[in-house]
Amino acid sequence: MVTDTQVPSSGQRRAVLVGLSLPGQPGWLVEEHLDELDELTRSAGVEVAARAQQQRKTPHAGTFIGRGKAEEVGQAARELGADLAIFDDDLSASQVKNLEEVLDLQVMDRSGLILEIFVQRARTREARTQVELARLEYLLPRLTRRWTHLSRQVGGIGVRGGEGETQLEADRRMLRKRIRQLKRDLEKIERTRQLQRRGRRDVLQIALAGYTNAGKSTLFNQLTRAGAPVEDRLFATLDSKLRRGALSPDIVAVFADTVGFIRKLPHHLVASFKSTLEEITYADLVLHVVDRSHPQWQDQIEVGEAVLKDLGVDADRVMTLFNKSDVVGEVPRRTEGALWISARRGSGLEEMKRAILERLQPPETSIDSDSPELTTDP
Ligand SMILES: Nc1nc2c(ncn2[C@@H]2O[C@H](COP(=O)(O)OP(=O)(O)OP(=O)(O)O)[C@@H](O)[C@H]2O)c(=O)[nH]1
Ligand SMILES: [Mg+2]
Repeated sequence: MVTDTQVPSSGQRRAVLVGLSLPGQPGWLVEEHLDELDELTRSAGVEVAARAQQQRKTPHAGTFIGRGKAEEVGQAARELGADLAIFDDDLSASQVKNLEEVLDLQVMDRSGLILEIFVQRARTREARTQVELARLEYLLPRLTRRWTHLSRQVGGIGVRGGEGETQLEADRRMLRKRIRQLKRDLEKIERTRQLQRRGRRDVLQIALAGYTNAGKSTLFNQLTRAGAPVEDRLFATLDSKLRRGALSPDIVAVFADTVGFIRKLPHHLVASFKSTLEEITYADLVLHVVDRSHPQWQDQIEVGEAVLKDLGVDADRVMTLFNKSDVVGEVPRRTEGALWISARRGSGLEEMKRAILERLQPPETSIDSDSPELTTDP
């Protein structure tokens, strides 16, 4: 729910979504990306009033889209009662400033929107600290007088409009101070996590990773009977949860449910979620959960693989799971290095556990220990 006092009394914010089609980025692809931006926007509790798309050779340096197009979007937005324009690509601080003037609306980019969602969702102290740090670092170069936020969970920092540069400067100073404090807090949290991880050294560590909404928490619940919240919306999980589950009657592992990935994950977020994401980095095996029923599943796999690579996870430590087999009408089986499962129905999970055990404890290879060692004759 949006609780910002600066929100009109009806309480419901409305946005226009804007995408840019550049050479090599055809209109249909931009449209698909706008579908995801649409989902993100609704996940943030904001209504979508309309979409706009422009084709250009390069982004406009000053206003990202052309000035004429911007004026057109601004007018349409106001007619539709929208008070916010959300761009699917990252905007520079000056582009935001210029666009806010031309559009006469609050302007946000994709990263800013994702950060807003994270702010709304963060629950544990660790997640709140990580999110607040990411958000303030993102915000610092972008503060404008028109800046307002969708929710009020950021450490009591309110940036008031219309009070001139001096106020902005004071706000910036306050942000810098808060950022330093948050970094110190995070270091402490990270040390605790490292200690806890050391304590679990002797148990198998299996991390569930993958695109947001792929079904990680659903699978986690099946494996551990944990009752982690499952929702059909983006970024339901922000905190990595750890819980024991059995792989066989006598082999237990610690499973980690983790925050989902998304195309163009803001780098501030990745940086401040470092300690959470390390559950993936240090796992013995990573289960890469893919929503195989999603029209863009192939892109989502690529995003997942790229993030895993950034986290330093080699492909040989990853097992790919094609989830939601029930929607696609598939039976549990292996295909192209992946395993089909349905986390919701619980099908394919026994096969999956067997495959995990095979991977982690390869059957004794039958090398005859009595055979003479190979020697090279002098
Ligand atoms: N049909 C079907 N739906 C599934 C399956 N697994 C998960 N879902 C649904 O997919 C949605 C997302 O599931 P989650 O488990 O919350 O996904 P997640 O990967 O944890 O998502 P985030 O925490 O947002 O990153 C929910 O509506 C689930 O019920 C499945 O095997 N089949
Ligand atoms: Mg989840």
